[in-house]
Amino acid sequence: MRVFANIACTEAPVLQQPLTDRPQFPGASGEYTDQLEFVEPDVTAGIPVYRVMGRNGEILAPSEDPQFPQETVVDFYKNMTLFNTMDRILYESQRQGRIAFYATNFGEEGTHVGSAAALDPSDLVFSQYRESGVLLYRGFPLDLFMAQCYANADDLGKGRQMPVHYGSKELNFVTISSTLATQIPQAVGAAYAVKQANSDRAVICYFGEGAASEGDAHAGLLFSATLECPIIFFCRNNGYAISTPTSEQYRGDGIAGRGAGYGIPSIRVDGNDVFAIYNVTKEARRRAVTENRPFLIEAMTYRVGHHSTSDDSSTYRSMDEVRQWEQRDHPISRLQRYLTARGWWSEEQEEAWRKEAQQQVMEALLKAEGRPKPHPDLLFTDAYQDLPPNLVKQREAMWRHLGEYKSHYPLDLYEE
Ligand SMILES: Cc1ncc(C[n+]2csc(CCOP(=O)(O)OP(=O)(O)O)c2C)c(N)n1
Ligand SMILES: [Mg+2]
Repeated sequence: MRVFANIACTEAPVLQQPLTDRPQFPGASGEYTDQLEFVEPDVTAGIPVYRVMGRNGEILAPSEDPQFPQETVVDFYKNMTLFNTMDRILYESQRQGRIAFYATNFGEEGTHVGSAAALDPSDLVFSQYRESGVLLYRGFPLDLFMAQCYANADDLGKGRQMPVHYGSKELNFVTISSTLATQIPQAVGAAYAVKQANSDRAVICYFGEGAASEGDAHAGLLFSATLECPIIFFCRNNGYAISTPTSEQYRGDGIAGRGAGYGIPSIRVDGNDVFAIYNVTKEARRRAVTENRPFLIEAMTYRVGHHSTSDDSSTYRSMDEVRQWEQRDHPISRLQRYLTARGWWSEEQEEAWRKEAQQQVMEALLKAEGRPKPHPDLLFTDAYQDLPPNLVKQREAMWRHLGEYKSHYPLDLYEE
């Protein structure tokens, strides 16, 4: 009762602004209307797909041609094909039981190389598990890719992660988490820190369109806009989240269609066009840093491989569909056509390079296979400065177990 009485006695607030016939509510702009109309989601439907190159590698709009010299384009091509070769060999190696797991990037090489090339090496990368081409472009050696997948003693993660969960402090590439969208709010926090430090750096955060359905994606996008962070959200829309096609994932206009709702400038781009990817990432980076704002890029592409070695995609999509993308619109063949049309790449160069790439990957793989596994005690390091008593007990139990059942463990393969 007293509460009600207090409210009744409070004076009505005085409006500071003169009353006009415009809505004065905090939190929205716009006019009054007497039209009872719901805003339909198709207001942002049909966001166009920006591209520079046609399917045959021809430049469609000369004004958009980044006009790279021959050596830069050849370098893009070599990165994309070396990456594709590494994928093929590591995939086979998993099939032969030599590593535990693998996820290929077939068909998405252009999104990795084009975006990585547009960044500054000091920019911080947060990625999902299907963007290792970015790390390769940044100079992560094949030996370290192999060390991670083989969980050997050279692995920077000390063999504690499943394959493809790379990370490199030196190359500003934050270690990958399996849990979808974990990296999105983390990346926004990092971008906020970068802004506070006034350091001319940007953060890029990669994720799949499937991960964009996670709550963390919403939280990250919203916070980046309200905190005005220099971050590029790079969504690879490859048509599937494991077996769920995009037609079952959302009802709006893809992921770019969500940007306006968050107040984030957004663009959709042809992910099989490495030049288009380069241009949009370069511009998003420039504006993110100068304007302290987030930008959202939705790169349209197609996951040519299975989701991972734990998946058989023939159970939920036709092989014809896959073949079409592989043969008719692939980022590698598109760039190859561009190069050959200019006389910058010949069949002989192709053959020699394919051989060399294969050899580089195989050498790294065999070297990794020959290295010992990390010392078992490393399981317990790096999380705590002083090991808590429960983990001390677990470590003792591990050694007791290994002592008792040593014939079942290849302990001679582990570092002493
Ligand atoms: C929180 C969480 N839920 C589910 C999974 C299982 N999972 C792993 S990958 C994946 C699909 C992700 O699809 P997308 O983000 O589109 O990436 P893509 O694999 O297509 O590159 C799912 C559901 C997970 N890792 N984490
Ligand atoms: Mg996907």
